[in-house]
Amino acid sequence: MGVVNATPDSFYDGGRHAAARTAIEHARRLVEEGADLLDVGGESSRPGADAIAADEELRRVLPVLDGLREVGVPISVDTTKPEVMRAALEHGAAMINDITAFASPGALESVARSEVAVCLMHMQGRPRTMQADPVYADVVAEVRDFLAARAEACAAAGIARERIVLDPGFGFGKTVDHNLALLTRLGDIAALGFPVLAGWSRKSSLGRITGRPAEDRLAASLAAALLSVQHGARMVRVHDVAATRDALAVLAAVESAS
Ligand code: HH2
Repeated sequence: MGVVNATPDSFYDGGRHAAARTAIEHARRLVEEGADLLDVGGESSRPGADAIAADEELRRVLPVLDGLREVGVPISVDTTKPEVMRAALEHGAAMINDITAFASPGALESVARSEVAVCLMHMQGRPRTMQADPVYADVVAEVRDFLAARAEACAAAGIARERIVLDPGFGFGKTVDHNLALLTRLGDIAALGFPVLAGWSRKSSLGRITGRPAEDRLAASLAAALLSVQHGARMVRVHDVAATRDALAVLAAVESAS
């Protein structure tokens, strides 16, 4: 899953693709690099980010969706707002990726009657304050139980199991240790029976581990993507599609040889 941030303030690529035209060009490049799926977002969820109004998010996202109608891969839209979800469906989105796991009133109902896939992500707190002091008694059990409960809520709203993807939400209200515990026990989440998506790309935990700024975290991101897949992720959400594909190709070759 290639990341297309149509935002002025995302933590890594904020402002680079804020204009619809450059976001569309970037998205096309990611498809040429081998992305199987694109995730278009109009609101940053980086730690400390303020929420934006639905009008502004629609203004950022819809022209990008319209420009990607013929891009040849499914488009996911990264949003928490029911009105953005509904508009995204009308503009051709194949997946809604909600970092709050469809917590907003009306969110589940907005997608239930369609055929789109849904990505349910775990987050402790909200972006503005989530990294202040994340606390868990047992991070893996809490994240797994939360995701299981949200998958049940989807089923109760009429969403077929085949449409559901789960994501532990690396970096969303989690310390480095929390993220590492979730990575090494991703299998516990995969055991719920849904495909798991992992998003480590260029995140600050990789900066803490390597001492490098976001622009120098490619190698660390590739390592985290590989390890995520080895531990049970079926999809990885990344900024660097070509490099990630190469890394995953080596893993696939090693696995088929052994
Ligand atoms: N991470 C980000 C945003 N959306 N969605 C899912 N399902 N999983 C993630 O790990 C995830 C996500 C943060 O990355 P990015 O979009 O690059 O930054 P920003 O939120 O600043 O736009």
